[in-house]
Amino acid sequence: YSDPHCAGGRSAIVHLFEWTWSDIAKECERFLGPYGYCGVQISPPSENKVITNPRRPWWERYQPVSYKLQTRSGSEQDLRDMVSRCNNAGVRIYADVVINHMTGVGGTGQGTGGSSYDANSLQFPGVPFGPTDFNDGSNCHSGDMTIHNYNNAEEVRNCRLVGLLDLKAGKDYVRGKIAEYLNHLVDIGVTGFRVDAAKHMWPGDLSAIFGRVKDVHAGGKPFVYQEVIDMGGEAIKADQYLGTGRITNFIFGIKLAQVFRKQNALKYLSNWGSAWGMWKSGDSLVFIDNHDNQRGHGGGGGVLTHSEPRAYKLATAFMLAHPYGFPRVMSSYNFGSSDQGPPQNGDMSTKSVTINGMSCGNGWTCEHRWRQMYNMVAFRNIAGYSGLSNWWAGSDYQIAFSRGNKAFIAFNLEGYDLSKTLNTGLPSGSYCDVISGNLENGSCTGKTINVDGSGHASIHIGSSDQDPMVAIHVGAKK
Ligand code: ARE
Ligand code: CA
Repeated sequence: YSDPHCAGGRSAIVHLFEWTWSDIAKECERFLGPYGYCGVQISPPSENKVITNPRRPWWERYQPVSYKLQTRSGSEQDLRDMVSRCNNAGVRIYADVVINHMTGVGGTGQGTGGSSYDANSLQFPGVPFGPTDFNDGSNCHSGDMTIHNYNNAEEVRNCRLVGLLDLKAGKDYVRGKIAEYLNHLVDIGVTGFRVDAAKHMWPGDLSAIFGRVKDVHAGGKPFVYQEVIDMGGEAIKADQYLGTGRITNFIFGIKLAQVFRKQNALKYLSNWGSAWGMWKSGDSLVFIDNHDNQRGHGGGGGVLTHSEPRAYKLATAFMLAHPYGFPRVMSSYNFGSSDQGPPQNGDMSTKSVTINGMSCGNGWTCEHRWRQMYNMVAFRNIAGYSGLSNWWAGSDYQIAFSRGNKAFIAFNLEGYDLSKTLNTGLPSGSYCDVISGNLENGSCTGKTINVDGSGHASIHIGSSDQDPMVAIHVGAKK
């Protein structure tokens, strides 16, 4: 379950948070395919509760009403069209699946697909699920049925996460309905799943469910990465979930935020990986921020986001340059309040993503289209399986390293310039720095770096450069 099944040497995915299926289809064809992204994490495709107060928040999508594929991102037909167009462009689709719970307790109404629900009497006829399909006082003993004590594994898994009606995934019928939903997505051509709130499900239930899920079109088990927030010190450990795929590594973004905010020396990254209390590379899905912690939800604040672009680009470049983990790039929209949903039209439908040159309009941030990001995705693809070599630390906040003889990156976060001859490990030649520019028509639009016959190059990074790093690789050689 830990193989993302990327096409042809691709090695990073992007979360197109709240994008519509038709915009994602276009983005696969015009950008993600050509620029080498492996895949897209899409927002939950299952029918959800319509929340009007606050006005259509992003988090309504984490309150399923049924497994019908109809949301504000589009219909089942739109989803099918997107999946096939993205696959044709060499870009995989990974669905965010909310299978731990249904809506919050209380209230009745209709979901985004027109299915009715009654969250007072626990009726979800669109599946259908009824009262006996949910955990109750027989196995949740928190008093009010909600989770309070994260030191009690039973409570975390059998009680209600922020009041969300908790499915009894130990029951064969419930497992069957969830597996049917996942298989429907596999049939459509989806390649994998982000499992929302996996920490709140029993590992045994997850393995029973995934045991019923078919192989994906790309061949083999779906790619599964489970949302388990484990910063240490709680009852539930991420490594309990490794039997059914990777886990989301929340330590990664917190630690890199400290380093790139200069609260911890950059040179200590020499042993970045398990030595930092993190899981094995092949077990980790890594990211700088996610849709929760970029707006103060989901615990573990203090991460870098697009609102601190200089440090964010440095941290993302480090993530993409370093071989540790399988990386996910975040792609956001601008927001004022932490509840605010995606850019909306007057009728509450999602605004389309407009494209102006390389950037996006209508309130969409499109970090994945920033030159420093997409060029580092290409850097990672080119580096492939090459290990880390030529590690150099000139001071606390100056480092450089190579990925075999394929790629080289250097950072200078000191308050003074870096001017040094370093071993890049690359074949001799003239390379374009892909941070400050591109290779276009045989010349560099940014800095040029000349590597001599022994692999050495003179590296200059001014302390006040817009992005105090340089990166070169064999795919951008003059
Ligand atoms: C909303 C309202 C609530 C209301 C509820 C039910 O905000 O006030 O009670 O509805 O009516 C998202 C939002 C929630 C939202 C929910 C449903 O963040 O605010 O609730 O959607 O609409 C824990 C979980 C982790 C979870 C985070 C948020 O372990 O799985 O909380 N993350 C996922 C998603 C979220 C999503 C959900 C789960 C629910 O990524 O986007 O919620 O589907 C420590 C612990 C962590 C804990 C963290 C925060 O760090 O170690 O385990 O994370 O604190 O409590
Ligand atoms: Ca649960």
